Amino acid sequence: METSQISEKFSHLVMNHPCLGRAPHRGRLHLPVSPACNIKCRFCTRSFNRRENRPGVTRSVLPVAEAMEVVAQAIQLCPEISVVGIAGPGDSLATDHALDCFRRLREEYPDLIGCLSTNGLSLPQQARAIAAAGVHSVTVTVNAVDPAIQAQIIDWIALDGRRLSGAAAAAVLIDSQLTGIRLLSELNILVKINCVLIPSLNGAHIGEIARVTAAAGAAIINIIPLIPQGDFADWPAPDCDDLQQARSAAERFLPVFRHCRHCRADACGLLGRDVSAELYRDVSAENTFSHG
Ligand code: CLF
Ligand code: SF4
Repeated sequence: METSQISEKFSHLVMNHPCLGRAPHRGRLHLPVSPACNIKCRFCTRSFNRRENRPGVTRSVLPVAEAMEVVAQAIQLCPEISVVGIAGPGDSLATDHALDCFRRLREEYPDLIGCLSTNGLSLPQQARAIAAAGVHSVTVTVNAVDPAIQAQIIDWIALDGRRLSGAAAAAVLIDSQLTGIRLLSELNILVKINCVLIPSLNGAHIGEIARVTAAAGAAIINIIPLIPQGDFADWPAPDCDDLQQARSAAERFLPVFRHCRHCRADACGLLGRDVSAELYRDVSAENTFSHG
C-alpha cells in the first residue's frame, strides 16, 4: 500500500507531518521530557550525550516548565517545524510530563501537530486523556503480536505496581497495544506503528504485525532496523535485503514510511537537517567546558 492510501480524514496530517511520507519539507521538534519507562526492551540503552543519533538518547531531560520556551526557540531556528513530538528518552506515558506538555502546547501553539510515541502498555488507560490533551498522531512500537516472540524481546513490564516477565508479560503488552490502537483510532487519532526489525526473532513475522495492527486501526508502519546494543549488542544488524523483505511483507497491509532517521529524543529540524546543536547551543557549551 502507498502512503497516498492513508485515509482522507487524516489528509491535513499527511500533508504537514514529516513522518508520514508526504511532507519532507516540514520539520519536527522532540521535547525530551519523559525519562522513565514502564517496560524493559532487551535492545534498549538510554543515554545522555550529544553524539549518538538514535532513539533513547538526549542531551538532558527537559523540565516541562521550560518546554514552551524551547518550542519558541525551535520555531525561530526552523520555521518549517509543524510537529512537536515526545519520544522519550523513556516512555511518553510512564510519567505525566508528556501529556502536561501537550496540554500547554494546545493552548499556546494550537496550529502545531502534537505527536506522541509510546510502547503502548498504558494506552488502554490513557487513550482518552491523550485525545483530550490535543494529540493528533501516536506512534506505537509493536515488535511482535505473538507472545512467544515478544517474550524474547522484552525482559519485563511494570503494571499496577507489579513486575511481570516472560510470556505473561508479553501477552499483556500485546493486548494493551492492540486495545490502545483500537481506542485511538476510534478517537480519530492517526496511529503509526514503529517496528524494530530483529531478523532472527521477528524477521518472518513483520507481515503478521502489519496485518494485525492494520485490523486494529493503524494507518501506517515504519520498520526500524535493529541497532545492536544492550543484550543484543552482538547480534547482527539487518542488511538491505532483510529490510526490503520486511517492508514488502508489511506493505501488503499498511503503507510503509521509508524515510525514518531513528531520531534522538531531543531532535529538532527537518528529517535530513538537524538543528538541535544550535537549539541547545552545543558549540558554546563546548567552548565553555574544556574537561568534556
Ligand atoms: Fe517524532 Fe516519531 Fe512523531 Fe516523527 S520521529 S514522535 S512520528 S514526530 Fe519520524 Fe524520527 Fe523516524 Fe520517529 S523520523 S524516529 S518515525
Ligand atoms: Fe527503551 Fe522504549 Fe523499550 Fe522503554 S519502551 S525499554 S525506552 S525502547
